[in-house]
Amino acid sequence: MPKSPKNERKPVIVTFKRKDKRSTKSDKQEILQSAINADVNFLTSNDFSKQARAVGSGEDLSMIGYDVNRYKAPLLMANLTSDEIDKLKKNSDVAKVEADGKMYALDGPSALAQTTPIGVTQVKAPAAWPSSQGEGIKVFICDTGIDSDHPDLVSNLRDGKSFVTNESTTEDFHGHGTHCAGTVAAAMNNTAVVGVAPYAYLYPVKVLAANGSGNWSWLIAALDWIMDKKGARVASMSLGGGGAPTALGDMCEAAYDDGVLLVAAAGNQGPGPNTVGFPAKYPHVMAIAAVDSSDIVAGFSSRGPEVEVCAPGVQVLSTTRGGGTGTMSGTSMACPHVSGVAALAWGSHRGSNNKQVRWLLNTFVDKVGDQDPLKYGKGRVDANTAAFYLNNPPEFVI
Ligand SMILES: [Ca+2]
Repeated sequence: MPKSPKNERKPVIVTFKRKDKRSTKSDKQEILQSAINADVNFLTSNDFSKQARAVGSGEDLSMIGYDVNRYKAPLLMANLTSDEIDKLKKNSDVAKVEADGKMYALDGPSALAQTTPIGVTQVKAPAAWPSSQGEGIKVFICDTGIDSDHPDLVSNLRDGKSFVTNESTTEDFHGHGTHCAGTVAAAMNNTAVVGVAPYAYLYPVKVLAANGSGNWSWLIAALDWIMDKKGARVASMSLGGGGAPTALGDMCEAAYDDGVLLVAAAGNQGPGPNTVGFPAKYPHVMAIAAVDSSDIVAGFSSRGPEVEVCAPGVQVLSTTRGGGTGTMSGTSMACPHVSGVAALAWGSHRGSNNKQVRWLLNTFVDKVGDQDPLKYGKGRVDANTAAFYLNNPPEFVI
C-alpha cells in the first residue's frame, strides 16, 4: 500500500465538548478554523449529497463539512488532512475525532396481484386495521431511496432527502429501500401488495448508495434532518455494520430524546452469539430480529441481549424497484414490519410519544419459538393488541 500523501483529506466525524463545558466557549466553526487555519463554512442538508463529502474533488475549504449540531449532539463531519486531525485532537474543546466508515443494506435477495403478504398477516396488521391504518404517521425509510413511480407506493410517498454523495435524488437505484417501504406502507388499492400500515406516509431518506453501502456520517446527517420533521416519526433503518463511531450513538440519543422512534435491523450475522450490529445495538434504538413464516428465528438473524422484538424476515413479499413485487430475506425485511406496527400503534394512540409507542411494541408481543430473548427479544410484534385503543401506554424505560 502506498503511503497516503500528508495533505490527502479523509472523512472524519468530530465530536465537540458541550458548549457549556468548553474552556474557550468557542463555537464549532471557530474551533475548526483555529485547527486548520482557514475559513470554513458549513453546509446545510440541502447541499449535503452534492458537495459535503466530495473527498478529492478539489480543496475548497468552504466545502469542508456539515454542521449537524442544531440539536443536542455536538458533532460535525468534515474532510481533513492528518495534520488538521492532529491539531483538532489536541484542542481541549474537542471530545474526539473518529474516522467515518461504512454501513450496509441488510438483505439477501431472491418474484410473484393485491396480495396480503404472509408477514403482514403474521404481525396481525389486518386485525388492527379497524382501529388504525397508520393514517399520516410519518415513517422515514433510511435506505437506498424509494421508487417514486411504483403504483403501490406513490399515494403514500412524501418528499424525502438524499445524503448520498453524487446521488442527489431519492430514487432507488438498488431496490432495497423500495422493498422495505412496501412492507411499511404499500397502498390498500386492490393492486400488488399491502403494507402493515397502508395509510402511513413514506419519506425516502437516502443514506445508502446504489451499491447498497453508505457512510455513517450520511446516517448522522439524515437523523438530524428527520428531527426537523414534526409529528409522529419513525426512523426505519434496515442497515447496519460493525464498529460505528460513538458519534452515531450520540445522534441516536439526541433523535430519540427529540421524539423519534428508532427501529433498526439487528443484523444478519447469526447464528453466533453477540452478533447484533450498529445502530441496532444502541439502547435508544430498537433491535429487530427476523423470524420465518412459522415464527422460528432465521439462521442469519443476529443474536444478543440487545434484540428487542422480532418480526417476519424470511421470503418477505413486497414492492420491487421498477413497479413489481418480489421476495427478499434479511433482518432488513423484519425491521419495516416493526416500523409499520409502530405506525399502527401510533395511529390509534395519537397523543403518545415515542417512548410510549415503544412500550406498546415491547409489551404486546406474541411469545414465539423457544422464547430465548437472545434470539427473539420480548417476542414477535402484534399489531392488533399494540394498536388496541384501550391499551394505554406508560413510557418505555431503558
Ligand atoms: Ca396495494
